[in-house]
Amino acid sequence: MKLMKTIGLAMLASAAMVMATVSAQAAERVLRSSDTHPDGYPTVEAVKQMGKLLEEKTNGRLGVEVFHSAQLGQEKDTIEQTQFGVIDLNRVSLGPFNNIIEETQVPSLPYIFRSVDHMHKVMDGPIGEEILKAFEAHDLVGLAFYDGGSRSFYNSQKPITSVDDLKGMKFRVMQSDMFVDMVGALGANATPMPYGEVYSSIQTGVIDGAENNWPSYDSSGHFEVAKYYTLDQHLIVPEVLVMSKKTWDSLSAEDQAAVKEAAKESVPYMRDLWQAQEKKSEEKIRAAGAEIVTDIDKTPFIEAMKPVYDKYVTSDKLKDLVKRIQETQ
Ligand code: GTR
Repeated sequence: MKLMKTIGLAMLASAAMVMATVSAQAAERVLRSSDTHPDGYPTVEAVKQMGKLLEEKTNGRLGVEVFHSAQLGQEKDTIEQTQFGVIDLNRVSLGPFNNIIEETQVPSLPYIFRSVDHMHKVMDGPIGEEILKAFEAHDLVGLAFYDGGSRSFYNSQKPITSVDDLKGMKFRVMQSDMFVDMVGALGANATPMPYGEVYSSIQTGVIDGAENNWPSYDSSGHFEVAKYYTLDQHLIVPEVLVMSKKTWDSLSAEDQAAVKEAAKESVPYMRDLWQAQEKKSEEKIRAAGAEIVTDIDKTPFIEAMKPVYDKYVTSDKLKDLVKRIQETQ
């Protein structure tokens, strides 16, 4: 009887090893990763790819299962669960970290990056590494940055062609005090709320609109209820993949290195998917009849952001980060 059991287990183990290359569920230890986006979205696919690479690098010791579509909760809650070690990995925008990790405010500042290329130069270099390190004091390990394109305002009421048009309107922002002030500086009112509540809040008129990039505006369906999109591109906020420090501490040094490598190697994969998705989403949204304002003078928007910089960039550490980002060519 005992022998039968042992043979059975051995067979199961070898079956698991064969499966390991095919499916994350077959890895000896499957790390749970959260994402608010639906299956197929570039961030979800990038973390799946990271998991595949991790399985290869660890010979099946570690794999990743992505719980997409906010199955594990909205971003603010999943961040807490990741800090507690209930969730192993989390792919989130830097925005919801702003109130917790001061350094994440800097790449989340409106108009801090001149372009996506500028953002890549900064986040792929020593400044990016410094910001990733800052997560450790908060029970998290920063692994890699992904793309989040640029975010612009959309609403259900009217085309916005100037800062003046925003006056008195109500926009949802991510749960970050800095974004509340950013919208306030433009003369509009901000309501911080979880992503999952935005669609119905626009539909019922609780808010006039929100702000996001093309792929999120598309996959969330927000374009169906808020068809005026103005490309003011006030934010180029990177997204980040983090690991729970508890999970990290449970891994051998070799497996920790494999996690870091797999995460970094998933970045170019993500960027390719992202570029393709931005185009696809833009085409779909235009075809659906959304009204896109592209011809917009950004200077008054940029100038209006000065109070946000004055309020948030106060410590020497943040001032220095801002200066070095602005100096990065
Ligand atoms: C998306 C981002 C998500 C989430 C969302 C939001 O662009 O990828 O992580 O932050 O925006 O606005 O809440």
